[in-house]
Amino acid sequence: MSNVIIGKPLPAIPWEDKPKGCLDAVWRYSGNPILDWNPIPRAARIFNSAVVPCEGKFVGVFRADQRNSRATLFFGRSEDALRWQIGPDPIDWVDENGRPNPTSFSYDPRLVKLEDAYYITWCDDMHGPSIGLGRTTDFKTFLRMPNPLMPYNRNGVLFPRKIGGRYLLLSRPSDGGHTPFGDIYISESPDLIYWGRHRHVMGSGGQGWWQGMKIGAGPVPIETTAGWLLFYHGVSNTCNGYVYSFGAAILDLDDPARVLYRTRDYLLTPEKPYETVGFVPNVVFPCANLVDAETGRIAIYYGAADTCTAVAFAQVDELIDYIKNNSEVF
Ligand code: BMA
Repeated sequence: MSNVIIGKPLPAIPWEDKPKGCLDAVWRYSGNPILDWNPIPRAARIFNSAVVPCEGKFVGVFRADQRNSRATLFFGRSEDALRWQIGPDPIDWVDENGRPNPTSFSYDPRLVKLEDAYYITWCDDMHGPSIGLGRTTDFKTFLRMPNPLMPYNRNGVLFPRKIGGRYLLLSRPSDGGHTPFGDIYISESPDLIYWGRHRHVMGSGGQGWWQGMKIGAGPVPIETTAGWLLFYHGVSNTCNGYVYSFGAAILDLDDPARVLYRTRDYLLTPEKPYETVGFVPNVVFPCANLVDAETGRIAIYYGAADTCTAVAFAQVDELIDYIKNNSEVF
């Protein structure tokens, strides 16, 4: 293999070989969706959710829309990262003094192990949508930290390690509604509290209409010998509303504001019934990936139609070759 993942072996991640005859660099799990309508008593739909390995098993922070349609975050555990025990109640955030620090809505979490703690970023309510940041070491106490960026903003994604001595955060400045624009930016911090040196990373547009209206970072970037592999969603506007697909980019290892390659065509677009029919039709929205550095296997977790949680697979070497050979940087 010429392009490899820099990281630990994790042979227990979900995996299925590519179906015979499939020409795509990303393929779906045959057992999709792994979470369907009304998966737990308090949630009508669980989607756009984040998972990580933890002590030989898996844990996750899940976007669960309750029956009042309000988005909240729930914690869950799994032995195999496919069958999840979630809930029963939303995560209770506290402040530095252990006092309740609730938020009125929370959605689209990402979850990353960074040094000695797990950090959650999500779309938080800061008098309108902005990036939330939380920390836990035991998945029992969840500290809600100061919001890293001003409203309005969504799709906050932390890198899994410091680069050049700084923590790095991708985000997508937006409006307070169903934003009809959006590019990916990067911000730096010495301490996860004070953020600055904001820079543009990549914009919507190009040849691919699937990413013509807006784009947003997806899962936590994967460190590879070719650069940071970042799945991102791209949105096109149609006469029937927005359509969410996803592609991937490769960012420079030492300066991830530099885009080396990005997909001209989508890697996955809504095709299956659970992606095209649901609460919001025609959405695939990746928020997490699990990787095995030994085999180069990647399991991508994505929300489908704002209703279900689904999984897709890719093999890092093949995927990076595909991205390099079908790239467009603009
Ligand atoms: C975005 C976010 C996502 C959602 C998508 C499609 O603005 O709200 O949570 O999946 O719209 O509805």
